[in-house]
Amino acid sequence: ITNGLPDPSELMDEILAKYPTKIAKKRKKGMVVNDPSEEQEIQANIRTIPGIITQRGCTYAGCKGVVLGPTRDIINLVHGPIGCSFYAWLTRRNQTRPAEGEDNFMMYAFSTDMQDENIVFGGEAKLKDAIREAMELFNPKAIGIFSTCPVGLIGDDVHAVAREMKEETGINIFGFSCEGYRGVSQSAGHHIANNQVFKNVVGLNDRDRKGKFQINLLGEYNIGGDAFELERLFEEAGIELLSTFSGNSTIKSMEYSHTADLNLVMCHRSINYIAEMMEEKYGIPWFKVNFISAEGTAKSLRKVAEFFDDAELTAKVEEIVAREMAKVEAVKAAVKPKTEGKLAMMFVGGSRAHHYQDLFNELGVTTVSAGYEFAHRDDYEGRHVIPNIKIDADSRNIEEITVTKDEELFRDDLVAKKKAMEEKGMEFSDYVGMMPEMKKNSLVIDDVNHWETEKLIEFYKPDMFCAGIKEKYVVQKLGVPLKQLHSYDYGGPYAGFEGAINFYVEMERMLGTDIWKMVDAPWKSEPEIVGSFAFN
Ligand code: CFN
Ligand code: HCA
Repeated sequence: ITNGLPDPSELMDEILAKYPTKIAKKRKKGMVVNDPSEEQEIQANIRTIPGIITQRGCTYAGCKGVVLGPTRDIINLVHGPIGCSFYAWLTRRNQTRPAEGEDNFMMYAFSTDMQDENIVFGGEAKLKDAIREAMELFNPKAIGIFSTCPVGLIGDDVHAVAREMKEETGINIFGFSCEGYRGVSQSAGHHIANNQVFKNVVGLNDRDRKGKFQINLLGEYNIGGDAFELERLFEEAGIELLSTFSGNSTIKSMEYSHTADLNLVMCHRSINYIAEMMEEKYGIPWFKVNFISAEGTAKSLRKVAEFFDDAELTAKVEEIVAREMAKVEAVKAAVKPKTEGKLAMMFVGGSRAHHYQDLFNELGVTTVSAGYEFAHRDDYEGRHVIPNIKIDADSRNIEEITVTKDEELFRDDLVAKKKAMEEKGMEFSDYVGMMPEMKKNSLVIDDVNHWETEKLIEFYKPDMFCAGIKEKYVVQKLGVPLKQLHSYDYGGPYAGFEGAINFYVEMERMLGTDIWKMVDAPWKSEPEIVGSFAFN
């Protein structure tokens, strides 16, 4: 590794050789031997090959579980068979802290419990009854209806039901056509959720200014308490956090989120649509931040201070950074001898496989291979820039610039934008994305599957594999510890300064033991498992 990463081209060929020609051709486009000095392209956000064991989830998961799931005072009612609710019931570990007496429905699983009969004769009447029952039992401020696959197949109109019931109950009710099959992954669900939240919630209520600096935090879902740590930092800095989309959030806070001066975007993949719509409709500028890693947190806080251009805020941020970094550095120095030089791989979602590389870098751990489950090309190739915007807090006089960044936006546009900005004397900074920041020869793979995972482990012999629950035990049986970067394996928070410290200590434990190498995969000696029924 000190001489650079090994060229994985042969590994790639070996992986692809196993596939039928057509499939191999398709998979090859989703693999890149990284070279940050080149402008490389990767294929992403396309349909998974049927039959391949993918890590991906569905559109319903991205809409109901991811974007709306962490908001505590809305009833998220799933219209569908009970399994879709059951398997999404608190598994994401998004936390919340209701104030005394405030609604919190997050521990419930609300479902219409669709049966065969509803599939045959339609489920709209049952959905209406479920809404009436929810009103009677919980008296919520809002209800979201989430469609699962059968709803789209039989043609129940959740939007018509929502309109009718909104009228009947007098509360805010809106539907999501987020049937699982609607997109190629969770990503379509994010988009659907963003559109409906923007249309039905954002801007419903105004609120008088309470702070000098008002922001929203987008794409932070409070997994393992991440948002609590960030709230602590904003509060101390004197930055008023109006709403988070959607960790530790309320529907009410989203209603006045349009009164913010600035949107910070943490997970760009899941929420960039709201950031852009708010910018277009309300003129709220936004930029990407990364609060995963201590350095990233310091940089992000400084970026906010720079944006507001206020001496007092800048001084406060510097004071916080200095104090927190001293604590971080002490733990890092103690941990690093056990972690330095180790190798990691991460295949997660649509942003963490990138963000967590910064945290590993702080421990001297190199990411040899990484990829997203469902991110788009811009998340890999890094087409978005953090614009150097200045805002006048009273007049909202924004000194221009955004770059639209979606999968349609290609590099040429970016290059043109860069030129235009530079001509105006503006800084084109932070060319962020996974690939430009990874080492030469690291192997970037989109929508990695089980076969590829096994080959990668064989080739790289990593010290740490980061993924989710479906991958965890297979990888560990191969003798490699797996850290879940979705649920944090019951740990966390890992965001912010305190989060970085938690992660360092966790990595010291996981990387500092040889126990994993002693694991012998059971299928090596017993390739076939013979089962028998426990009852007669
Ligand atoms: S919390 Fe986020 S950070 S929202 Fe997204 S892309 Fe998922 S649920 Mo799992 S952990 Fe993961 Fe990201 Fe954004 Fe989480 S990396 S897959 S849809 N994700
Ligand atoms: C989802 C949610 C998930 C799954 C995590 C995992 C999460 O995609 O529906 O596979 O371990 O973070 O809870 O991404």
